[in-house]
Amino acid sequence: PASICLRDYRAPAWRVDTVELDFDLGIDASEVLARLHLRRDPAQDAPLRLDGENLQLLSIALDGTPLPATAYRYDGNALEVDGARDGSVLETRVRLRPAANTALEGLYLSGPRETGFLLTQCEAEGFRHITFFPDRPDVLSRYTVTLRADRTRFPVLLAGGNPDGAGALDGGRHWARFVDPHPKPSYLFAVVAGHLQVMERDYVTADDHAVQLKIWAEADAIDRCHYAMAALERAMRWDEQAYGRNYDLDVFHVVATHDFNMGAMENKGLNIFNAKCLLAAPDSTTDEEYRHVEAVVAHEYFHNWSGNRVTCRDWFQLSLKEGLTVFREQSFSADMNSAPLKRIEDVALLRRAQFPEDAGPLAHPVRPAQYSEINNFYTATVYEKGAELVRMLAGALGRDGFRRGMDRYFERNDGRAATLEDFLAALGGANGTDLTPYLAWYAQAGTPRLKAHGHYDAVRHTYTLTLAQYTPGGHGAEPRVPLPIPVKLALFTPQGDMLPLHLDGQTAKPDTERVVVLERAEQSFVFADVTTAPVPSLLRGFSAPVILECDYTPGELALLLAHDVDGFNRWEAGQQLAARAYEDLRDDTAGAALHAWCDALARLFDAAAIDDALLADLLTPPGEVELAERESAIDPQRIHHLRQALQQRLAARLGAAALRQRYAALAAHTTIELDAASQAQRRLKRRVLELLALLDRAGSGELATAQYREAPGMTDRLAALSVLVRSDAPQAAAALRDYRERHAGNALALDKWFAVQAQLPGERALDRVRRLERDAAFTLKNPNRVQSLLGAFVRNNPSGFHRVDGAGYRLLAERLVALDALNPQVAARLATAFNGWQRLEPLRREAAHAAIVELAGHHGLSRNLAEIIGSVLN
Ligand code: BAL
Ligand code: ZN
Repeated sequence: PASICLRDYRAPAWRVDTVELDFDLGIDASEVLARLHLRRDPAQDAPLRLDGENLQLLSIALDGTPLPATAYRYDGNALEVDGARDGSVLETRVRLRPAANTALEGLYLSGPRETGFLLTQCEAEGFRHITFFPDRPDVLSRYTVTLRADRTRFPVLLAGGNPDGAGALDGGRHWARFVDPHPKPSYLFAVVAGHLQVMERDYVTADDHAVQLKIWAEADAIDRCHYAMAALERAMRWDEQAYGRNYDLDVFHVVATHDFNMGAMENKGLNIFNAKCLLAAPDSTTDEEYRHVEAVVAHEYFHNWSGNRVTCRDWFQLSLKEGLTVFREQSFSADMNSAPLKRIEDVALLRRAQFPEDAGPLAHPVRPAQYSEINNFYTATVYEKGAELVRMLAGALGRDGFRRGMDRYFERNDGRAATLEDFLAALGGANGTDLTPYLAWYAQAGTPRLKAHGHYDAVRHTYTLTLAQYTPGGHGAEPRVPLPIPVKLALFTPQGDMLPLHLDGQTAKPDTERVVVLERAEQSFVFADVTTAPVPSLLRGFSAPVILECDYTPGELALLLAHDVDGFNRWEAGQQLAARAYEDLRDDTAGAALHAWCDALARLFDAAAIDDALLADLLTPPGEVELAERESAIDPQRIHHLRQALQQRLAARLGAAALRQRYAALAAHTTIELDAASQAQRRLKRRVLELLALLDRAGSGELATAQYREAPGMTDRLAALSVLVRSDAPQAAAALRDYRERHAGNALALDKWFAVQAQLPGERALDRVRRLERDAAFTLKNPNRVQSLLGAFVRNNPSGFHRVDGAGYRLLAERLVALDALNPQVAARLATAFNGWQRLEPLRREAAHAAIVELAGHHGLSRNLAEIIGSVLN
């Protein structure tokens, strides 16, 4: 398929200043009448061309006159109309088939046809499935939307904007109108219609605007919206305080659906959420999911400014809204919860999801240069690495400077479709700083390596830190220029104290932590008055998204693990040490790192002075995916076994008796509360039980069974179930049966039942997946269910998926063909599990290659899936 290139960008030849949309809604057929008030760019003479995907055109008129068939051409993708002038009004009527729309893009049905409701998803290019329009984000229009439908079948009618009337119609029908005063791009358009219940709150913004907050869900789910409502209020307040941003409509609607391709969508005034990112209740939601709901609610709300009021000029700028909004959400979540734990979680995600993406054939810059299918670029790179880039900018400007820059960004670009250059110009301009060197970060793919080497001069009492950067080549042929890499650092004495940092020539009172910025390929920084050979703590708080290469000894890492006051770097030292311990096991070498890691953790385990949640994270070595990133010929099953052995060594060092004792102490305080201490206690309890299971399968099986039975909430129940299943305990089958019955009517809880089993380690997983595919509750039509079974299997279960006989690859390829025919977006996302096949060991590599080649040869693949498969094979 043809590529769309950033360098080919042209401003639109035709704009639509206002648009009136009239919907006649029905499950099988809906009709859309669109009236577009057109404005022509006088500098261009291109004909009027509108996007429209497979629309059934019923009528077309220009300036009130029906057009003859000779005056327009429609090829299924674009409508070309003759005779349009500046100021013309184009009117089209089309018919849509919502119930037949399994791609969940455009207007579709969620739930059964008798009781389900209608909704839309437009980002990125769904609006062209609803009506003819210049469906691109730099066309901003004022929308008036009128909905008409049968009142009994569709009692609730919603669209973005402020309500502007509603009433009865003949024949048991009714109507409702919404006017959005804020010009917006078509991707932010949304309507919803059907049977929904509402939860309401009154909210008054900091600038004294009364807003009705309304969360809509189906009757069985409305009681699970309390947490999201409270999270929404917290997010609104936070954005007022942290960024001075207020909400700007009279009503803010949020709707939950079980049928959604993404996590959620920030449509102006009418956010639509995947139920899994909105609904929450103790009996079905884990602590982690609660935090996720809070984060996603905040993320979508924050888009109202970073995305909606200031939108993107084109899809290449996607990270302008996504990276920025992820960063804003991360800051919010850090303020609401534990900041170091949030940072650990985010960096772990970056390493698990983004680093592998950036190291393989799907690597792309945060601002890609080209794409064939934009839906394939809602990636960890655009989102998570994009957020890291904003974090570096925020760090470079400092708290007040960043706020000044953001104020200017919002002021200068309000109501505009902006670019990353606009963003950097506002941030830099408001602070008298040139931030354009950071543009290189947006243009180059690949995770940079930062080499650090320290030299202590015991005579001069100087410490010279030499930093060098390089990015391994391979994927993405763009030229490599040095990137600005901010390195936050501290120096520790061998006793674990921080040294004052006298950077050569600097006269101000020295701090014990500071940031140096590597701007060239290599630079040295000389610290004076260093009285002892120090241990550097580098990239504190993960100050840049790079891979650090530093020749620490195991003892130095153990020192940082014991003493670093930066919670993130303390964890990081533990991760580095664990990875080295893993290599000790793998290479059957001396084991200094293995001993240092186990000893350091044993000391922390016995000390009372550490937060339970941080301890749980410290006791967890890097995951299998991260460990695989360090290998050249990946054998996922061997990695699994080695990681298990590593954890077993740790468990043995801690001792079964100590683990049992700690478990009992934690279990004695079991609660259902969501405060930080209770969450931390559950996190550690789970970790301790997992470690115990490696030493004492029978004993841990009994504890897990009791925990499963008596759990007051989902966090404890699912943790226990997972331990039983993963350790192959004899009690696992009964617990799984019980869970299945207990949660039969709860789709989100049932998703976890599928996911736990899909992650059964090793060869057995494939048969289990096949069996679960035959379960009455499994369907390829529901994205959450697909993710919970197939997604969990191919993405979160490397030792199960990567069978040496290639059966896992063949299963994925077969399912992708079936899934692609229903929902290309979901198929393409699942297909990214093939990323990295080139780095597998030869047998698996060959088997994966054969499965991918066969898939690529399949006729009629969607553009979405074809692009991913094509890239993966490159
Ligand atoms: N804009 C797509 C969903 C999200 O990132 O909020
Ligand atoms: Zn977003």
